Amino acid sequence: MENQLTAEEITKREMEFDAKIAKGIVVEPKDWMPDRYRKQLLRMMSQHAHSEVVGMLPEGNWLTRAPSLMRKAVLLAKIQDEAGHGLYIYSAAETLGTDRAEMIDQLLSGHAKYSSIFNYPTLNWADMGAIGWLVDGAAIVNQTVLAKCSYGPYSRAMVRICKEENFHNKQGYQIMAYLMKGTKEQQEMAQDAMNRFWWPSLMMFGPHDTNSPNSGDLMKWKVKLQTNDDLRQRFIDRTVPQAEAIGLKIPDPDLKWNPQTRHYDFGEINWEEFNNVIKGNGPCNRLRMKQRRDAHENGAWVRSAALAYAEKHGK
Ligand code: BYC
Repeated sequence: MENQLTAEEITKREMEFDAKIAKGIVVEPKDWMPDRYRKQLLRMMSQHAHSEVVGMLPEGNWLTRAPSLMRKAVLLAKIQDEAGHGLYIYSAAETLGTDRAEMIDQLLSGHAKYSSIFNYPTLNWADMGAIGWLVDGAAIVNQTVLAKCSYGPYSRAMVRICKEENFHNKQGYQIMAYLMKGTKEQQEMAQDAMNRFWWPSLMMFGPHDTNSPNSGDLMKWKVKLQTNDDLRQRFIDRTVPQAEAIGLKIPDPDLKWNPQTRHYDFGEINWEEFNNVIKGNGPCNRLRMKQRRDAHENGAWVRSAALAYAEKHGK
């Protein structure tokens, strides 16, 4: 699209686009947009969609071992919701002109990222509580802001997703609270899950603002309305009192309420670990990709059946 325009015309359109964003006007798929805006959005939205889909795997690991029928039904519903979130976001990303099959190819060939958090193993039942409470809790903090972002299809997808994530968050917290009222072994299980998931949950917000190459563009175009560090702080501030209320300890010796800033101070994230995980060397990266590739191959017959049905019925 841009290569049909002269450099002068592009500059003029970019200025008009920036003015539109500054006024808070929402961008819709058929509106003109700078190539870089389209690329940044596609990168972020496809990663987000992949995260929802890969995110089903660590929880799927506990479906057959949930401790009761009720817990199993709730977990199943949550995992199905995550699949739905992936589909909404893939659909929203397709409005930017890239086919879903192409996005999925990028994931399966290892060229696209998904959230670092899903490369950690789920070792005990309390991990289902920690994921719902901490991981979905972090996602809500991030996504509530994305629901006001400048791209219409993404922001609208976020509104519904956030409602469902709130349910996920509460069910996770309820699992943790229940375990904390239980036996010593149950309490230890909950604390163990907390110890393993706390730091990786903080990593979900991405690198420090000073090391975040994409934030400049994304903030300028109001895709991101708050920075990685601001959102991380907001998550910590709201989660620490919740942990204290049920007797869980945050595994951070530097965590302390700061009456001056009215925020919690906290210790430094292990960025070496974060970088290793996003480069593909986390504890479960290879397993997750294998599971996704197998699921994709095993689902080939469903895709061809759906296609044959659509062709037969003219859809
Ligand atoms: N993991 O410039 P930066 C869920 C990458 S799932 C992996 O700050 P940006 C759920 C980043 O992509 C919800 N990679 O990037 C599902 C970039 O690499 P590239 C998941 C990360 O985009 C099932 C590089 O590091 N939520 O809720 O400005 C069960 C530099 O970073 C991560 C979303 O996807 C990471 N944590 O900011 C339960 C939210 N962090 O692309 C729950 C949407 C950074 O240049 N995404 N990287 O190669 C975002 O808000 C932003 O993309 C991020 C990163 C805050 C994640």
